[in-house]
Amino acid sequence: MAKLPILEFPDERLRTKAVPVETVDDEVRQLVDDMLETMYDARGIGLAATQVDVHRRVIVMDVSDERSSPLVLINPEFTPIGDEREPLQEGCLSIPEYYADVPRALRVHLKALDRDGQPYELEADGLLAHCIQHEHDHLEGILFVDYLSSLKRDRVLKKMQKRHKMLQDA
Ligand code: GNR
Ligand code: NI
Repeated sequence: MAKLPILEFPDERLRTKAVPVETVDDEVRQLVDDMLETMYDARGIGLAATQVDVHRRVIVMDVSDERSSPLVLINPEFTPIGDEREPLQEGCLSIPEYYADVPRALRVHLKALDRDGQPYELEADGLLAHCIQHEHDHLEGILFVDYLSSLKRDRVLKKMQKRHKMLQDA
């Protein structure tokens, strides 16, 4: 296993649209395992391959308090159940130390392949539903700050530029 570097906003590579995985082979499983290690190390509840500069439709997640329930989503597709939406405070490993309320579908139906390439389906609500939508957005090149006002997004951009300058100077 290996920890992978995470791209940070406003890196243009985060805007790449990911392509479907054709076969879940050992190479894909290696990517999944590296992404899980990276996500746990960074203390995130989800990670999309886009964030580690691999532009394939692969997501890992773990919303459990014990950090003991890894979920693997390959070629995920979701549909909202009903039209109830709910704001929830989101963060992103590609936008460290910034949090904002994002309204999303409260419940979703998910179809995906697991680490063995087996199809599965599940229904999610609350945090898991938000996380599925947040990660799916990454595969489309969308970040949660895209849903904020341009004023707020501009503030995030300045904050990130300051952070990158600081990290560079250190
Ligand atoms: O760690 C994360 N927390 C989070 C909180 C609310 C909604 C979505 C997320 S995902 C985020 C990790 C991440 O950046 N995944 O892409
Ligand atoms: Ni994210």
